[in-house]
Amino acid sequence: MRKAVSPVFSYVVAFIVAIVVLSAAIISILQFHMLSSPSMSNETTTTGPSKITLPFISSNKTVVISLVALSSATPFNFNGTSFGQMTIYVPFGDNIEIKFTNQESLQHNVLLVMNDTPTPNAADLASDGKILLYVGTSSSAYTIQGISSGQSAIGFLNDPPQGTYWLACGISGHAESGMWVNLIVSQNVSSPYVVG
Ligand SMILES: [Cu+2]
Repeated sequence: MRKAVSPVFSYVVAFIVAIVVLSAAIISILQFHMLSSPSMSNETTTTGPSKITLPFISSNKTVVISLVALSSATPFNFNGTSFGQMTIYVPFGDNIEIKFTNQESLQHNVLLVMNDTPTPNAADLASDGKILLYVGTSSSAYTIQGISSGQSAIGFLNDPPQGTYWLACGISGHAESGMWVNLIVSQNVSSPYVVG
């Protein structure tokens, strides 16, 4: 003959099981909400490209732009960036001084090109716009000649017109391989800065 289980004992066991199951469900729901809470992503407003102020010499109204072809990145970089990742903003009316250092093993130069295509598409940058400045090279040799590893060069341009430009290496194929930076001259820019 089977031993009868007390109904009170059955109710107590059922009640305890219900409490345990309910607690587990509540804990998992709370954990899910903590992990997927939108308040966490709303706090990340400081990420993304940083905006850095550029040096400005007020006595001669000159924005100083320092570019380095780093040996630690792709051979076709300026300051470790490629393919227009960096954009420089210059107020209209300011002059531009470009300081270029080559740490890379290949020869490189810097041209300021008033571009009429969004990205360099030709081996010769003169096909994609108007070259206004040659740094570390000359107007006749820029497709083949730059400065060697460890060398520096400086270029200066008075009051460039408003527009969109590249700072790009003029040696054949280097800009197409990513060696270019965007530069914008505009009356809407109040002080010089770089993003990227
Ligand atoms: Cu180059």
